[in-house]
Amino acid sequence: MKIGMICYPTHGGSGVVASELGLALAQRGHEVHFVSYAIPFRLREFHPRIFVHEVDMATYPLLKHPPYELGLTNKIVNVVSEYGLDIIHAHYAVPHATSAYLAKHILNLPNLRVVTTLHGTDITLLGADKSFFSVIKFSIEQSDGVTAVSDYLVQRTLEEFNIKREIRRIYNFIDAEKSQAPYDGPCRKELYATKGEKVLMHASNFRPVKRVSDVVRIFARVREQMPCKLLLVGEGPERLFTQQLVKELKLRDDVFFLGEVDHIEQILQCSDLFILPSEQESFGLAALEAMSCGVPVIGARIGGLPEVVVHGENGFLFPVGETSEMAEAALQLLKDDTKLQAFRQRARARAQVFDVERIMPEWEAFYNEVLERRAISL
Ligand code: GMT
Repeated sequence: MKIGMICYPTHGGSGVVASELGLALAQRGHEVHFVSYAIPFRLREFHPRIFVHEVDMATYPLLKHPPYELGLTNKIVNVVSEYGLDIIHAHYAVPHATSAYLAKHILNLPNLRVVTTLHGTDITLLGADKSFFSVIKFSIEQSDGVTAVSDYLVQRTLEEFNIKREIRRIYNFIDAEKSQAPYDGPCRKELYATKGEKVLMHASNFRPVKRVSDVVRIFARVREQMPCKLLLVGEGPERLFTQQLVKELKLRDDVFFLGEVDHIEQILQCSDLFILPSEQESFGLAALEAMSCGVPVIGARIGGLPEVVVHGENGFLFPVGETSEMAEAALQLLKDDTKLQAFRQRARARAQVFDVERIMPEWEAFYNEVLERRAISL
């Protein structure tokens, strides 16, 4: 198959999922063309059968807000014409699914299939905004195949947009073998936890929805009872505010801001506990990546996260904002090495359910189904 992947190139979850899916498809012999405004960070290394096409953006004094979606549409049209793609796979509804629809109609190629994957905030945050509602609903209804990353997100999309068509749940995946391989890189726990302290970690895009200040408050409570360190990975609008909070709570010596990291598994391998107290999480890829490295998760019982983390088995989930309960659960694990080890093992085992080898057949079957529907309508 020849597949076009339309995604954001940044460290956000949807870009990671699109990149890993593209890599796994290429590994299985398919040709994958990425279209984005920059090279997605997981695709910086050369791979035969992976091609990256950057969107050209014209600037012109009249265009106060250059229309990215039109530049994207134009690029998709060019790539499909040049390489004869079978499928355009749009990750994130806004504006990718809409640009894919438009490209298909500009090309006048009814057999070109548009697949849209919903990731979360495109539905839960943008979808709730009236200024996008009709466009998102239209783009979902007009796609030839639609997937969402959890049962929760399938249900929420059907209800919120009053959608009657099928939305297939295909879970995000990890490469368990890769994340569990013995690690011999430069990240050493001793770099941060010099006296053998436990290490807590959080990784996100530091948007308000992630509630990074809750992470710091949880850490502060744990720190009151045992020496430990906190590693914060990522960048985003809440970073400055978080730094200020760390200063106010006098935690500067115990909290490390690591910024964006390309190989998150290297940091995870140094960590004992992953904290994800988000307001909303349609899946929680960061939690799955942590579990795959044997790091249990303490988080919020919201969205699709309970489909990944099993409360009391490989982590603990509490209502959003319950930082004291989250801190108590963290202490329970960190103070009891036998329990922590058991949670670590079960986290790894749970992550296997989402292994690339299990999920990729679902993707290939879905693509084939969408292509077969084309054959039927011919
Ligand atoms: O919230 C983020 O981290 C970014 C966002 C994205 O689309 O890049 O993440 C969403 O998609 C991820 C991949 O499918 C999911 O794992 C995240 O749970 C989801 N984020 C939210 O729902 C807030």
